[in-house]
Amino acid sequence: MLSEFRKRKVKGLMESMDFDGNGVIEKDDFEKVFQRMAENLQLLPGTPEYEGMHTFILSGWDSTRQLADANNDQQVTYEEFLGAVDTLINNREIFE
Ligand SMILES: [Ca+2]
Ligand SMILES: [Ca+2]
Repeated sequence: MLSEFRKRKVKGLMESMDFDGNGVIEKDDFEKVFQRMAENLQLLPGTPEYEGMHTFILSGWDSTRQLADANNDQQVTYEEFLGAVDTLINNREIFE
């Protein structure tokens, strides 16, 4: 089990990924992060840079979903996120 300290860290991490603040991480959050990034970098839709960045950001969502979306409803809740981190840390301890 994760310590309270780690749980707080995980909550902070999750909140930073939950771009629209609706309490779950979903594809939309990654899309919004991408939109913000594309604006900041002045990437134009249709350019290789824009498409490349989009693919890159969405692959982040794919990894997160595969790792953490236990019930496969395309939303990662805090509990699911916590479970995924717990699993990762436990796995790491097995391999070390
Ligand atoms: Ca969200
Ligand atoms: Ca879920």
